[in-house]
Amino acid sequence: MSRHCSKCAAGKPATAPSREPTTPASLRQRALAGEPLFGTFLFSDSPFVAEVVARCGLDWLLIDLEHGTADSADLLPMLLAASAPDTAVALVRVETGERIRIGRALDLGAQGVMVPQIHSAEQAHQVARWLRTQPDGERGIALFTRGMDFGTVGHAGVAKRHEDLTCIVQIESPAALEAVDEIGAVEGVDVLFIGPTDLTHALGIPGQIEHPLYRAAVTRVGQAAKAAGKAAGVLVWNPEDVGGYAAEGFTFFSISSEVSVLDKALRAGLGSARRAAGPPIEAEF
Ligand code: 3PY
Ligand code: MG
Repeated sequence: MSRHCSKCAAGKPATAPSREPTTPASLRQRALAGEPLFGTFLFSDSPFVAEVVARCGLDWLLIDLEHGTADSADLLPMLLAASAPDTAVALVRVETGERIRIGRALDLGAQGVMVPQIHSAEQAHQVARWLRTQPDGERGIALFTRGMDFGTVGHAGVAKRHEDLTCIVQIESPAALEAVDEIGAVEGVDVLFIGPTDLTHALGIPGQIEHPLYRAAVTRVGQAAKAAGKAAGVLVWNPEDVGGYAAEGFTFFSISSEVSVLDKALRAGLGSARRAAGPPIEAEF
């Protein structure tokens, strides 16, 4: 079909290109679209480190209140540090899936939450409802929060703002595996995220991510996510492990944590430096 109008001067497009500003896709939209997304967990309660990590080109980062050193009181400075333009989207792993834990993290400006130890569709359903406003959820609404841009989003923008938040639930137990299809089907759950440490321990194969039991779990979570149109995610201890998960349909990856990356990089650097220095020089006295 011709893209030119006969009434217009030859060669001119019939309609001028729209000048509507295009809103970049949210992390949630990108995750649900199946885009491979990479992030890392922040274990340290350091805004300084958060800022460095946020600028590394990752799609997201996650401030870990379950196992990290940060506490709720550290969240605001951490989120501020991680909020420069074109930096990773900041998420929070809350300690538990309680209403107030989720609401506080989102009010402070987290763009989504990860909730550990979700074992049933009922739990997942409740968690998803704490993220969104009525009628899709039961989140309390306040306009003058950081998450609502201090009132500038206004009443009209609340639903859209809540809609863009990413809801990640962790699959970390045999019960969760058993219920994973139902958990994946829960409205508002966006990412089924395996915690490999908890899951391998719960399966009685601690740390054995090549074990057939664990591989079967990975396949199962990948299939459940695909069937429900959700993303499957996991924390990888080594970036090389991403391929095996990607083959099972996983797209949402944490490259370990900043502490582990630092530890590995320093050890590798130290090893290279020691080899380059050669054997000790004999003292001449
Ligand atoms: C786990 O490994 O158990 C986690 O929760 C983090 O990946
Ligand atoms: Mg865990």
